[in-house]
Amino acid sequence: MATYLLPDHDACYNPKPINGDNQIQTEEQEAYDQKLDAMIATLPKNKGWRSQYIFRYKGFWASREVIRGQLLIGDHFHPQPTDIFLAAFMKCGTTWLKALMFATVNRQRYNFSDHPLLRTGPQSVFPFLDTHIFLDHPITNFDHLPAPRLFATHNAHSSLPTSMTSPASTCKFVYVCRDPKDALISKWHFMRKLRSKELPPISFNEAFELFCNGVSEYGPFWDHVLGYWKASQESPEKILFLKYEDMKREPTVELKKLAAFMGTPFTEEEEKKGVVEEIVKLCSFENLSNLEVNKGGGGGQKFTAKVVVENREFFRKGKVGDWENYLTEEMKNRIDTITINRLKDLTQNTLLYFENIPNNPYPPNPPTPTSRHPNTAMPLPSLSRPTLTYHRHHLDATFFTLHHSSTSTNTH
Ligand code: PAP
Repeated sequence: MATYLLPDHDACYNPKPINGDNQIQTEEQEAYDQKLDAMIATLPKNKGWRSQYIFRYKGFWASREVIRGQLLIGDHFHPQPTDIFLAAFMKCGTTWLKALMFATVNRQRYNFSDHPLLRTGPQSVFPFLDTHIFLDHPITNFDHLPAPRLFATHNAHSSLPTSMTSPASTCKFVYVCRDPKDALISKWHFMRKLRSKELPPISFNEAFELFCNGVSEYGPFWDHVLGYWKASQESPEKILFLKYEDMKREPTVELKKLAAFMGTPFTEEEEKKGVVEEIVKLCSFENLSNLEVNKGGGGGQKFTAKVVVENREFFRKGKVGDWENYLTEEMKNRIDTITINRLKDLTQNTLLYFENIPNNPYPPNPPTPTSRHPNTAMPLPSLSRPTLTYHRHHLDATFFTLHHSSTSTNTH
């Protein structure tokens, strides 16, 4: 079992020692557990991917620990107006975004040659709210973190407390989504490693079936994505919606968008000095996955007091389209059909479009690009190069991301 590395830098998250002042007392934990078990006994249950069962709570499937965490977040987490949350369904890019957000927000603080990411890995640089809050001795005070505090969560938008999500809150969210076919493959690989050895393994066919039926931790995948998508449409200044595929294709464009959204836009001088490219390089799959701290044991994400996942488990292939190596034509069509049907719930004008879906009855309209992103006022890439595909993103059809045939910083 890996040692849980404590980052030695002031902007990194440093868990407080067990039995510190900032922890919920044992009696309170017992009260939580009683309340939780009584409530869970009333919930629909199904097969878990890691644990034996998951439960449908407020529309989403979750393990007992995750539901416990949601209750604790609601009761004990105090968001600050400047907080920025990184939200994603499992295996959609949290590790990558953690690195990018931390490196961007703290770029004045650290040299790229001597960066905390190089020593601790992305998992340790900021807290994963869902886990740190439900550890056996929950840590509830994050006041020692400098503003803007950064937190990650896999919880659905509607599973979070209104103190974080209501119109009155000024907290920001960065949401990253990914083609569900790749998220499924990645999740199956990850969860089968975490699955208790006392339980029979989950075959890929079984995982596929469960995923399609929405039954997987934090699922249904589509409802998760749509919750944040709709919220981003209502409050684009508060929720930035990113896609893993766009980030692979044009990381510098997406990073500039991200930096502007977080309130730390790159200056002209920084751009000239190549700071954007430095951060992209530092956080690239190739760089991070080859670091000693992410290759061997020695650091990781502490899920519970008993479960620590080593850093290396968060790096597998880092590619777009690995599903091709796993899904039959029939399986691919089944997921694509679900995606199309779920998109149908939106009007055609808010189409969340995954490329390469054959026979999509809701193809995006032809592009009518403008030069500004509505969230961040970042200029779009030049339109002079050939356009391959495009994604329609916005209600009033004014914003399109164009995909070019050649991009120098493309990493896949
Ligand atoms: P989590 O849900 O457990 O937090 P998350 O980081 O969201 O995991 O997803 C892991 C995926 O991101 C892996 O995808 P794969 O299984 O298809 O390979 C992992 O390889 C990929 N990943 C991790 N770091 C990066 C990175 N820097 N750039 C691109 N992809 C990355």
